[in-house]
Amino acid sequence: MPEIRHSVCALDCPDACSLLVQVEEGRGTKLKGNPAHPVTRGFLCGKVTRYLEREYSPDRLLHPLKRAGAKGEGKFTRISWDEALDTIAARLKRVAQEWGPEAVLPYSYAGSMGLLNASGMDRRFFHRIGASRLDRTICASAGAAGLTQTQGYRYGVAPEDFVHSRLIIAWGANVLTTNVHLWPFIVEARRAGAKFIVIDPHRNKTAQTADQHQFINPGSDKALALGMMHVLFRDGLEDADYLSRYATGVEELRDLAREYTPERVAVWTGINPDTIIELAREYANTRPAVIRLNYGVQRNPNGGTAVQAITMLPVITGAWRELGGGMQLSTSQAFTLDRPALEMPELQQRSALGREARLVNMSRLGHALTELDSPPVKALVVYCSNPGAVAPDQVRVQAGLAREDLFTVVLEQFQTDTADYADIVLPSTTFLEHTDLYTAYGHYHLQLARPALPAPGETKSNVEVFQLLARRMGLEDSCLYESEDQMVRTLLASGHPHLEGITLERLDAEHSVRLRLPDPFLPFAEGGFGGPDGKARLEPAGLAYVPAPESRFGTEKGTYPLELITPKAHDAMNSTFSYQDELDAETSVVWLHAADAAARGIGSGDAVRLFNGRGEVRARAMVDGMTAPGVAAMPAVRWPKRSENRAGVNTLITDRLTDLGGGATFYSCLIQVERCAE
Ligand SMILES: Nc1nc2c(c(=O)[nH]1)N[C@H]1C(S)=C(S)[C@@H](COP(=O)(O)OP(=O)(O)OC[C@H]3O[C@@H](n4cnc5c(=O)[nH]c(N)nc54)[C@H](O)[C@@H]3O)O[C@H]1N2
Ligand SMILES: Nc1nc2c(c(=O)[nH]1)N[C@H]1C(S)=C(S)[C@@H](COP(=O)(O)OP(=O)(O)OC[C@H]3O[C@@H](n4cnc5c(=O)[nH]c(N)nc54)[C@H](O)[C@@H]3O)O[C@H]1N2
Ligand code: SF4
Ligand SMILES: [Mo]
Repeated sequence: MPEIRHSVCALDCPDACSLLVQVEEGRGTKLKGNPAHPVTRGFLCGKVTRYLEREYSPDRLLHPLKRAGAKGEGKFTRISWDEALDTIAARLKRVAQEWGPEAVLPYSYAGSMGLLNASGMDRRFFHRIGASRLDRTICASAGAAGLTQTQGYRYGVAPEDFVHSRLIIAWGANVLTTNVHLWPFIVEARRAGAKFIVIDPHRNKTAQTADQHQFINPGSDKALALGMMHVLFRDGLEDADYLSRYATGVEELRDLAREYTPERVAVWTGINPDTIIELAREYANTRPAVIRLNYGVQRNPNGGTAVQAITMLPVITGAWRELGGGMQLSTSQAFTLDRPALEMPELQQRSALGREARLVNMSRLGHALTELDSPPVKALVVYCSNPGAVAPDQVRVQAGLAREDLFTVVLEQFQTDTADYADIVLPSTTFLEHTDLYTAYGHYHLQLARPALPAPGETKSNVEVFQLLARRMGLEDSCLYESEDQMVRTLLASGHPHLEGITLERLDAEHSVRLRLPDPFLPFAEGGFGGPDGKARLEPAGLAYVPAPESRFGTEKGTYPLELITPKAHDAMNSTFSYQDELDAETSVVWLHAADAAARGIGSGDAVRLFNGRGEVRARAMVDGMTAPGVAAMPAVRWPKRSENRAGVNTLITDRLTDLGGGATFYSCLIQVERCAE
């Protein structure tokens, strides 16, 4: 009889699915979505349905390796864990002695969302040695800053409550691809009569199913939000009572919005003035109305304030009053775990540095590796991320990784581009093989996973690796050797009411527990925002719309007239699955508008080169109405090493940062496209 074990999908996805793993004779034979979980509801996305192929892939890294060829060449020989750990410990010590501990840079993101493995023992280890701190900005920091600026808290409408909505706007949110467990709730709402509108420069899978898809020029969402506000205030569609009780800065915002006439906004957004008026009226008059905002909106220089402005809309109309009304960008802040007690930043005081270490922005890794001094980065330790593929300014990232004097350690499951540049590669467990605790950014259920499958070969979890390294470096602090269970207990002990009654024992028994939130959860129905007296902040400082230089309305247009966005590929998880041939095909196409293609003599299927001042990328053209004129889209993220000249799409992307939150601006990029030889 097959045994069924519980797990949690650790991938960087708002859904954080509850998994059932079918195990026969110690081997996983099937993965299913847990039917008892209120958001997973018995199904998984396509990529994780097939995750056991990854689990048992012949390409899985199973042993520690040391570099045997040039950096980037990908030649390695097998070594023992002892040799690997001794080499790393000795080198980190030497770097710290010669250059100061800040010459060590950890680099990680959300390859796993597990708290212990991605932001637990690793943080303690690096804090204790005084390494540089990493500002983790590559995905969501602009949106988080914008959202927090207006709302104060990163809460949103629960996915289960979307069924009550009668107008759902997916704004820069490709729900069917990146957040598929929201979809059944949207379907249910639509059956009950809800209208579904998509605002997106790309006619993605979600847009194709919408009642209305509105193309918008990349990076112009703040202008659209201001244009909608213009109409709301002009036509008296604001909820004056809600605003007077629960918001500050209303009059200044009203003044600013007055300047954003639909005619003016139409020029930037490419949306007809009548459509803007209709959208604003429909949004105010249909109740409950919910905006599913996602991170596509904030990957441009106006991204943080775009989110800030969009977040003001449900405050202005009082949409938060009703169940199924309001907005969802993230639910993450409701998980009020004791993160400082897990990460222990105070350990920095006990390091050789003796103070808080410098902060290095991960979205500017190329700069950090090639230009940073006092001290320069001399040792890089990468885990849960593949910056050689996913980081902007790829040419400089590669140049940095290729530095002979840089010592690079990569903890990985697969031989990524980044691993190709490593001096030492350490084989990592997958989420099916280690213990971890999971929050979510698209629902309110906290989950614990225990190993469902044995760790193959000599793979180890990040928690164990950082403990082993601490031991080799002679660090004696007991917190570096704490058990996983103790770390979970520490996280749960924040004393916050949302965690009341949630214990390790209960998580072990139930696997998934809903946070203790009021039921129904109407987070801002009566204020409760983060501003003074629980008010939302509508002060418009910094909200005026100025097109980014790298946009079609900016100053850099000319030689590079097309605006490129690189949104998520349907079967991908950033670069995690990009060793697969099918995915390689899916991520090497570029969608062009028919007029742009015709003007360049390009037809569907032609080989093309995409280029700008930073470099050149090859792709295959698809000409099929998927983008507005002037906009090109290339799904991300291909492994650069599978491309011509190792030039992945991020070769084209600048390391300019967003206006708030210091985020990466992946979806703000001007290029030219030409046909080229096969
Ligand atoms: N299948 C799949 N799922 C994923 C991922 C994946 O790689 N593949 N990645 C995961 C990660 S890391 C994240 S952060 C989430 C992200 O989830 P989403 O934010 O939903 O995904 P994106 O593709 O980044 O952007 C969403 C949409 O925004 C559009 N967009 C781009 N620029 C603009 C703009 O300026 N304005 C507007 N209105 N729309 C714009 C894109 O065309 C895209 O359709 O998805 C997660 N889930
Ligand atoms: N052009 C372009 N670039 C982008 C984006 C885009 O849309 N367009 N999206 C951006 C966004 S939103 C994000 S979030 C980033 C994502 O960038 P990354 O965080 O680098 O995500 P992945 O590319 O999925 O790589 C994660 C790696 O972690 C490894 N991993 C998984 N679990 C574990 C573990 O438990 N231990 C260890 N040691 N390793 C593990 C996986 O094998 C995988 O290689 O990419 C960004 N880059
Ligand atoms: S990637 Fe997202 S949708 Fe797919 S199984 Fe994981 S959490 Fe669920
Ligand atoms: Mo992301």
